[in-house]
Amino acid sequence: MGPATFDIVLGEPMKSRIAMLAAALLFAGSAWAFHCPAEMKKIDDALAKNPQLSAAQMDEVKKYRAEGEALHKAGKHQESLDALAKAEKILGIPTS
Ligand SMILES: [Cu+2]
Repeated sequence: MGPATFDIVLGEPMKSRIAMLAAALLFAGSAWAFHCPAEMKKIDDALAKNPQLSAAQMDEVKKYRAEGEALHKAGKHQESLDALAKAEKILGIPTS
């Protein structure tokens, strides 16, 4: 049992763990990336139904909607979702 065998015994599972972790992170990243547009669509759909909002609430919704889109494009998906959630709260959309 030389150093090469040792590497196969201990090295490979570690390598596949790292590969799995990388895949999981990548998946999580793209899951966030697809989540924001889904939330934006919910907001747009709600806005299309002429929601009963005051002018001030409407301004807030549009502000957070724009903020969410900008943050999403900047790759800041969690911040984007936070901003979009504020708009959804005003619109009375159940947040997931
Ligand atoms: Cu995003």
